[in-house]
Amino acid sequence: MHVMKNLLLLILVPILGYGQTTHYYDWGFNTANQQINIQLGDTVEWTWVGSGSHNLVSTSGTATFDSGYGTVGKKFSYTFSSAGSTTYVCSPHSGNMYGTVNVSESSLSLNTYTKNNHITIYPNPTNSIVTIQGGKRYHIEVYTLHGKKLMELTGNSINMEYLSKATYIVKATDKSNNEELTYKVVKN
Ligand SMILES: [Cu+2]
Repeated sequence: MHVMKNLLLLILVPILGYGQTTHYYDWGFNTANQQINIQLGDTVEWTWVGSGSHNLVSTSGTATFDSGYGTVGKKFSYTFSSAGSTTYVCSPHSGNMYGTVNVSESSLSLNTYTKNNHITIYPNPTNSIVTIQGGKRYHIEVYTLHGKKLMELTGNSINMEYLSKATYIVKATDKSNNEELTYKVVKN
């Protein structure tokens, strides 16, 4: 059982990283009103350029970070796990070193799950495995309500045992039949 659990964790870790992007920006005396637009789950990496000693500290918004001070060549990265905006400054140079990161939810349309599917998924709520009725093989993706993709697989059943207790969106597609099913599944 322990071996199984460890194997699953090894499989889940790379899947959790799927589709995330790192955005690279400079940070120096010329960085006034930096505007960075990213998607949920993305990482921003700043590199210190030019002269002087600077930090990079969040001042308001959804994320909280503090790079500490550094000089040219220092790097600081942060992964944004909540949607919304965060402002930041260099504390001693807040008049000309400041910016905003805007984090938007992924392009997955969260409204599609309200579509009335004739094919059911069961049991729902679930504490481990859910199955899509009919025994067909689908391309299946599991998302959080924020649109972050957690799992991707082929088949008609999903083991959700290792996901936290929450509501998820399950998207099942069968391209050959032009069929797309979307469900809201509660894990408890
Ligand atoms: Cu500075």
